[in-house]
Amino acid sequence: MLYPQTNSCRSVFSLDGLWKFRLINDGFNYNPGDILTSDFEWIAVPASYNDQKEDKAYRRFAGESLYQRSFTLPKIMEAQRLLLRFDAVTNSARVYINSELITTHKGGYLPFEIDITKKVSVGVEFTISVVVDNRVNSTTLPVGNDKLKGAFFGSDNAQVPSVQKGKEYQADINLPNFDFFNYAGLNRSVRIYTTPKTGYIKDITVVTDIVGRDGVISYYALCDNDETVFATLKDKRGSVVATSDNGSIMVKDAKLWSIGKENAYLYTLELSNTSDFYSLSVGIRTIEVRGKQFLLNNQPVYFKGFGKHEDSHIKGRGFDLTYDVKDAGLIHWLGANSFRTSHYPYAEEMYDLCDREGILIIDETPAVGIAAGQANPYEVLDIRAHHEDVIKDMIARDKNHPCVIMWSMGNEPDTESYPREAYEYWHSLYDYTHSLDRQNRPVTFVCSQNDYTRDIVARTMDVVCLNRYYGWYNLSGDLDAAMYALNLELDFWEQQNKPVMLTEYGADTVSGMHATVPEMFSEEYQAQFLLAYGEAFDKRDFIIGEQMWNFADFGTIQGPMRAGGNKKGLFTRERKPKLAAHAMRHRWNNIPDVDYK
Ligand code: E8X
Repeated sequence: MLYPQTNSCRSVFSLDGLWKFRLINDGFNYNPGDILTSDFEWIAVPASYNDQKEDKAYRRFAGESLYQRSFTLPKIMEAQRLLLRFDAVTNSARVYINSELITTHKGGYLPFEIDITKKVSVGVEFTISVVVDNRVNSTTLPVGNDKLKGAFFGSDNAQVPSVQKGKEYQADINLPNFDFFNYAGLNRSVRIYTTPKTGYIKDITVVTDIVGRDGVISYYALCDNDETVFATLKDKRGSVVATSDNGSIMVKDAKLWSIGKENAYLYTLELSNTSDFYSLSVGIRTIEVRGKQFLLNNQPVYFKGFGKHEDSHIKGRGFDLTYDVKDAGLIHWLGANSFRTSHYPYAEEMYDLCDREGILIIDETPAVGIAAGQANPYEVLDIRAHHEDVIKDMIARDKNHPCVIMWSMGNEPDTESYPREAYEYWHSLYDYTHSLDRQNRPVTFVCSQNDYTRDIVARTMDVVCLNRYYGWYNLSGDLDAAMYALNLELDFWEQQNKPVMLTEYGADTVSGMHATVPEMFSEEYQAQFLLAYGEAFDKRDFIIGEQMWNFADFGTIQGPMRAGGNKKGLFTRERKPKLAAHAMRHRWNNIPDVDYK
């Protein structure tokens, strides 16, 4: 799926701004065709709605809400095809133009678009209504718990007096099976963009290779008709390097795309036919997992970084390019080189920035929370088809970014309680993911701390990705015991002959809390915790990277373990460094990006 662009054949109109909004929590009988004249709030787009108002319902409520806005398109757009594109509506959407339902979309973290050429008349005002549903349950990704009778009295919770078990307190709330606030709404940009009416370029796929000192770019362009597509490749300065009309371009003495701002060389590939034009940044690079190494341009990479979140005060999960720029700068400041888009694909602009700045991305689907207590999640959750959809849509969106170097199909599923079923589920998705990516990037999922000898699927992934919390969730506060346990486990992985990376390890840390003898929640404990893990990794050649948890503190649901959110950040939510940020900066600046192991 191509990102909208303005050029000689196409144009983009932003629909971001103030929209009319209301929660549909009072049986309000809405007709999407009517512009609301009363009883609405003005709400900012893009942003989550939850923290924009003081009403507690905005944070607690589970259900539908309505966004509405009217537009008139200029008559000069008459000659073109019109597409309405939502970059992300969380968690699902029904879209109306005037009173006609024009599309529905499930899933909150990937774009969708609708051809509205025949639905609107240029020069005539029309209304777009979006009914957004924030609910998560056993059919959504991320997964939520279906509301059970008596759930609020925690029938499975030992703290509940037996006489209260099974009592009901009915209210609609979300019960996320994941540790980030269920921020909802029009979280990313809304646009109308245009293409020519016929002959438009529908899709482009690019694959690059290196042959000696030269680069080879293969491009596959899909058009509305079968006209030849011409390609022009330009270098950074805008000079033409090569042209082609046969899907293949040879680049003599190619400049490669690699890690770091100075090394992230991008060419511009301009594709055109007699009606349309599209230009794409292309980084020439190869990726391969060979033995126990992860090779970028045939050099072994050592991953330094973290899992992140799209999360900030007031905007919630709302797209904010300023945060992206700030975070990329902090990544460089730390001497880090990579992150995982835990736990959903991020806004496209961030990938574009990482292409330019040479930051590696492990791109993750929203498949988090695939666990069902005692039950078999692969039976009780109805997610398989949707999981395939999000993999397909994520690859369709992100396949051309040089910064995307691995696909993560999901985070911390239960793989130990029903090992066979887990194997069948994840391994068939692994084959499916590989089959969709012409670049054939490595594929993995991220494995929860578990009884690792029972899990039979993590060890079959291209890279084994482990989330580990020795010294935090278990062996709490005892780093010596934690290191003993971690090393026992790493002995096991050493025998699997696979590249392994740590995709989470961390300690909640209250910024400003200090201790001479490091104790949990202090800044000193976090720093020592992370450095102790680092020492263990340095002794093992098969550990190809460390992505600690998390880049910054972030919002979560309320709970006895969360004081104003998850505090495992190297930075606070406002991006102020904790002591550990300085410690990791020192460590990472002394570890080269390639050829470390
Ligand atoms: C945590 C992280 C959470 O924020 C992330 O989304 C997924 C969790 C740890 C699971 N991984 O709680 O900070 C720990 C399993 C316990 C052994």
